[in-house]
Amino acid sequence: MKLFEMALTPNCKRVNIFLNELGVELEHVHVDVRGGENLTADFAQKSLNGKVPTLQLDEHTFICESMAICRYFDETTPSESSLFGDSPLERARVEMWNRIIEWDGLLPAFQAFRNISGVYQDRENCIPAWGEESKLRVEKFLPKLAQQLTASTFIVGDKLTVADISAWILVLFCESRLELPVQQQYPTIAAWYQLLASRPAFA
Ligand SMILES: N[C@@H](CCC(=O)N[C@@H](CS)C(=O)NCC(=O)O)C(=O)O
Repeated sequence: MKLFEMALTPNCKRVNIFLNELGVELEHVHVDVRGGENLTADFAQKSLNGKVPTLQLDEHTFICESMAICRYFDETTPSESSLFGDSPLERARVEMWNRIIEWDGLLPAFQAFRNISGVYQDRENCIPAWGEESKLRVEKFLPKLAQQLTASTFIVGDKLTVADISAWILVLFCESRLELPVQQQYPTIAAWYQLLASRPAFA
């Protein structure tokens, strides 16, 4: 089993934190995404979306998409509690929050970075105005996250779930790539962020 990744990219970090929380160890294969290694015909054979992370299970079986990879390990790793939730209601809440964080937070944040910085201009048309608009959309989403963390220690109830991992990556990305001082602006997010940062899996 191998994980094709570029460890510093946000989706790879998201999967690696998930694997750390479960205590899963596997072989990691570096893919030079910035250099375009993921755009080669060889990588296209492995990864349906042509991106990292991509998991290889055996010679012919590959899984891409971060959440698909996390779900695979959630179901195959014995654990007392699932990071996707333990009851029908909890699973629905985790799914709801995780999707909202992905669609209203991570996606616009990535679009903002890609279009403003032009980091992938070798493979897509970068439109700076779309990047600025996407950044505004992330800024509009953050109060919703802050509000939720006023009501509970974690995003869903009183234990860590995959929704926390996705949101933690969002905050890290906003601060490191979009120059948005999220923790300074939102004390409830800062307290939760530091609580997660103290877990070994997030180190
Ligand atoms: N929806 C995918 C997105 C994966 C993704 O965008 N990966 C980035 C790194 S974080 C990548 O491979 N980018 C290279 C490219 O777009 O060419 C997931 O959740 O895994």
